[in-house]
Amino acid sequence: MALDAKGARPNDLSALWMPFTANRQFKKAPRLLVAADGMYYRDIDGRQILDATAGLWCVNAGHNRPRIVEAIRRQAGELDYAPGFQMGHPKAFELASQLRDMAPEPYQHVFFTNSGSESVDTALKIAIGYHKMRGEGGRTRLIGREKGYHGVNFGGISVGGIGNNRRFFGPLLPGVDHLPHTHLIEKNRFTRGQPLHGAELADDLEDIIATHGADTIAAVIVEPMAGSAGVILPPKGYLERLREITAKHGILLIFDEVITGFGRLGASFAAERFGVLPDMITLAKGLTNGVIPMGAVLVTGEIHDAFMQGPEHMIELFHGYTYSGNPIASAAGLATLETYREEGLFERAAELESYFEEAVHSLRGKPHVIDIRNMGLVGAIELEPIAGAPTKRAFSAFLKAFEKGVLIRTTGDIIALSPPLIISKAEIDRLVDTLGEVLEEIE
Ligand code: PXG
Repeated sequence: MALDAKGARPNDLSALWMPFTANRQFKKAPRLLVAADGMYYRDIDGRQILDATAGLWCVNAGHNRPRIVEAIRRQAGELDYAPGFQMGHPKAFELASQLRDMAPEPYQHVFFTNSGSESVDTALKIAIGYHKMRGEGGRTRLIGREKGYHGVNFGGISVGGIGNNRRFFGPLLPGVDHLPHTHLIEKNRFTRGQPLHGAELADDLEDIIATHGADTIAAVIVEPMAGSAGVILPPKGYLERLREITAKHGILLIFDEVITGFGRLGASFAAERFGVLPDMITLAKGLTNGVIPMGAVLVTGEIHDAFMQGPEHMIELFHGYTYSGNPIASAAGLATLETYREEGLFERAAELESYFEEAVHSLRGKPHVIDIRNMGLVGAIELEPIAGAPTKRAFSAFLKAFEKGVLIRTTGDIIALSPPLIISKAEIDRLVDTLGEVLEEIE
């Protein structure tokens, strides 16, 4: 059993520059994980830790799933790597077909990447290229949204709207605008599911279009539910309005579903859950259950077909990665989709939603709590920041929860919960009971 694995304690932590981490603080008191199984991690001290974040929003089927482990093992010994340019291997085609079959009807083609960041930059490039192929090369502007997170590559941080992720890195892409965010805490406090207020914020898109002209705009990209910024759900009618306006002006709409894809909101994709179909969907994380890096972009037949012109011996899209459709990632993806299907995990997330909702909203009234939000198996508990020390309170909650054997995620002063979809009711209870204690104990 993987949870019995022993990890050797590294004696030097200095070489590794850790991502999105307070390196100096971490290395003084490291938190090291050495094994995982089902809903639990084991840390280097042998403690069992309840995984309330599915790793980083990616281990949707839980850890150490036999099908996935076996598929990777087998694939590594059979075909470890195959070039993806002007060559192929069967599993990448099979995985693309399965993704097409599970997606709503308009998405007919799949482009593979290795991460959410790459999926986003791929989708932005396809959007600009699409217009160019159709003789509308002037459509190059991109529109994102405040508080949006679209990974860390230059395209993604340009359309993204998280200040710290942008401000150190220069002028970024030119020709980018941002819609206002929809985090209207005063109006929508303690809403269960989609909030009532804020659909009209989509109308700002009309103003941006009026300023620049529709014929300069390639695409709008949003997370249907903003994850990293702290679980911001779309106000009722908001996504519909974005769809209506983009369609009216010939602008492509991209949903970044790196977090919301693969059952997180109780459906295969948020596009299905909200009944709004964009022109492209970016994916990663749950595609391989987080086990092997892989991302994908789903595109409509229309977008794909716009590129399929000119002489047949010519490459149609000058884009791709050494590891696009990597055999081991493809095998992991196939086994992951099989696990989701076999265990009905997306349906399970939908069934558990109301129990999870009751549980997280039971924390209303606990110290520091100023808002609670939820949908599918995502929950957020927003805390009043300590005056003059933003993020500090939520980070103490993170540390305290870890001490008590529960892994949560915090962003700003928001606690985000996104457990694997295999979580039991008893584990939901334990998670919420622990958080209740944490909130009582922190300052
Ligand atoms: N788009 C969205 C919507 C994401 O949430 C990315 C793109 C980038 O994916 P990669 O695979 O390049 O990291 C993400 C990633 C958190 C957290 O706790 C969120 C992400 C990654 C790590 C932590 O909020 N989202």
